[in-house]
Amino acid sequence: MLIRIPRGWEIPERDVTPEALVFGRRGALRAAAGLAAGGMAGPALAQDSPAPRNDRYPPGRAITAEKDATTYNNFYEFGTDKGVWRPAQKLPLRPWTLRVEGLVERPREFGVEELMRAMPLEERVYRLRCVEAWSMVVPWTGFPLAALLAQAGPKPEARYVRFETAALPAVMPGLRQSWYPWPYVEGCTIEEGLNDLSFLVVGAYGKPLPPQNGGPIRIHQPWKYGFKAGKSLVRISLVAERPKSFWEAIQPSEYGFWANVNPEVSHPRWSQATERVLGSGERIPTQIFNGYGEWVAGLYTGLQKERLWG
Ligand SMILES: Nc1nc2c(c(=O)[nH]1)N[C@H]1C(S)=C(S)[C@@H](COP(=O)(O)O)O[C@H]1N2
Ligand SMILES: [Mo]
Repeated sequence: MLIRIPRGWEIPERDVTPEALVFGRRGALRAAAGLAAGGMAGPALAQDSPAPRNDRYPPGRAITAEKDATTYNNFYEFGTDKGVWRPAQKLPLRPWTLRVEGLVERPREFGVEELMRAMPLEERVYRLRCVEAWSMVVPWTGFPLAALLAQAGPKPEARYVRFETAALPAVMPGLRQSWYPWPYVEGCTIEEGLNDLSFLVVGAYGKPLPPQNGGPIRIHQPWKYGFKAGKSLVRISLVAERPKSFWEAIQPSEYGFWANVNPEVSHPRWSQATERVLGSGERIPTQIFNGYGEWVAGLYTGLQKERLWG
């Protein structure tokens, strides 16, 4: 299979909003105000200094308006329509713990505040390409998954990373749809997880990550379709066997394990050649590996027989 590797993008500085630089006191105040308006106690932010922007992975497009990225979401635990941001406000973001376990030397439970204090927070402007053919560009705050895995110490037998997200029946009406294989599980190989692009996200637009986008902590691997980006994580396990993911369990003919973005491989029910830009509605060509091939194509050499796309 021919893999086209795009050149890294150039982005004029002016296309990147300067607004989201501070993820600290000011962000916390704004967030607390916003959450209070939504009827919830605001989470205390442990981080008092701005998270520096990492410009290594330029997004090549303008940042999506915050309002669009936070009011058009997929989060099936709260319902199947795009307006799940409303019911998602009921998700209690504190206290929140993330367990790192399985084939690791040091299994541990981390409080999310502790992670925000201890991990090297930075801001990255990443694209997200949903398998439904819409896309957005968001300034996320977070830290590389590799930094957390290094703390846990993967054992040599560990081959895959399994992500499990919260299942809280009291606040998640979607869980009553018992034909879905809850909890939402996703996974990747350990090599993919250690790639610097694999990012654990705790903030967006310089504020704590809102529940509808997967607060307080979610994974994002921008070269894969958005469904790989498990929201509101409670458990990361290192395992020997390939995890069976939520969408794969529902419809294996449509959603695979690898799910790398490829415009040339159609979804069985629609083309993946182009994508609708959230907000503007413009249609643009989709890029192989969502444009991140320069950094990830090498992960897949020798795997040409695998169903790497979609
Ligand atoms: N727990 C959970 N995580 C999830 C989903 C979900 O339904 N539940 N949907 C996925 C899909 S299909 C997409 S496209 C992205 C959307 O992320 P966003 O709402 O921040 O844009 O979240 C992913 N993570
Ligand atoms: Mo998606």
